[in-house]
Amino acid sequence: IKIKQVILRHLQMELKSPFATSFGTFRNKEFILVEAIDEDGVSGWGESVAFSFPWYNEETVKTNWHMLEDFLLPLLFQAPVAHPQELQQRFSAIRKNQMAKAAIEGAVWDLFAKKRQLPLHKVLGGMKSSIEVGVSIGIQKNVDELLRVIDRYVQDGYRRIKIKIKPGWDVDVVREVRRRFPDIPLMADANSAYSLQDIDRLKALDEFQLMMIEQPLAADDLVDHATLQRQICTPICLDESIHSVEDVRKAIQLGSCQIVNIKIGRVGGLTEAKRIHDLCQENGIPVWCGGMLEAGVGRAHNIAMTTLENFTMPGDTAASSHYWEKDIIVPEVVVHDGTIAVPEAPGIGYEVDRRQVDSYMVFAKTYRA
Ligand code: OSB
Ligand code: MG
Repeated sequence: IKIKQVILRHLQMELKSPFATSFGTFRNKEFILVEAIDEDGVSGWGESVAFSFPWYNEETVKTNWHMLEDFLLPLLFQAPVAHPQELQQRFSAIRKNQMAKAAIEGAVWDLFAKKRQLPLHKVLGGMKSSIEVGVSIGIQKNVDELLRVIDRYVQDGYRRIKIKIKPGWDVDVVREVRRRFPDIPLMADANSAYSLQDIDRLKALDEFQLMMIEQPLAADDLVDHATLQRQICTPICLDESIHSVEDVRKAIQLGSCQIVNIKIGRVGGLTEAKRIHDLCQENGIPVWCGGMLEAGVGRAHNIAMTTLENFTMPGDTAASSHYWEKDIIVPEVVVHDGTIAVPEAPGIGYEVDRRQVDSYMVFAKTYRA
């Protein structure tokens, strides 16, 4: 593949309803959409999952733009790409900045699959024609409201309900949810809101048969999570702490988790995501696909990745209509009975709707080889 041109677009989309986590509330989603165009005029699409604020990790929309413009695109233009897996090596002189790397790598994966006339999931080695999905529900203004929201998604057929927790919105809330929904697959995500000093509170969650607790402790920690896992029964799932296959190797060795949430952006792209999937599979660790409130392009990449065999637990890839009045892809991602039919069209399998993209665009710039 000879990439001749890359267009970076800064988009801003309004969420249908605010999404509250232990670290802050999202109302809008600002992100970079990457279009990579080859010598035949074929376009591949990628989406950066970095937010406007560095509260989930240290990357932002602006740091991603800087990394892409000043470092990653020049490296991409330096030589043709025979396979998207080469990009990891090519970008290796640049430390971290996984979300920026994943955004451009994702565009090249889409382009690569389109050139081969194959859906991305086939190129990745996926096995499924449909995937099971859950939904992530933000912190609500009170428990009654939370129960109403959960009820709606249970009625819709979502295969797993994830609620966000933080100190003061945890044990009592989960108890109420369990009282009302004794049998639903349920989990809680703390987004690093606790420390080992909260061990009694975290142990108190053991009685509610949660599928897992996601990232209870610090975003960069593996050691304390291992200590915690030895003292609670609920399986720990790591999100923020996992940036690479090396992190997963260490987490497994230490016993820091029993489940891994894979986000393509957080680990630097689909190549690393697949390596993490494979290592987890070898070690009997189930994985699932996390979410970053993605628009359609990011959502499509998540669906393709989730077809890999060891994605045995429902992920956070909810329907487009859960987030947006109008998504940027056609068709939009729809969920029937808690499942998404994996698209069979070449590449990411959905068409990017350029009119919608333009309607959300704040700024765009073209870079040429
Ligand atoms: O921790 O998984 C998370 C959203 C923003 C930042 C971090 C997280 C989340 C979610 C929502 O839980 C996932 C989604 O619906 O895309
Ligand atoms: Mg999480």
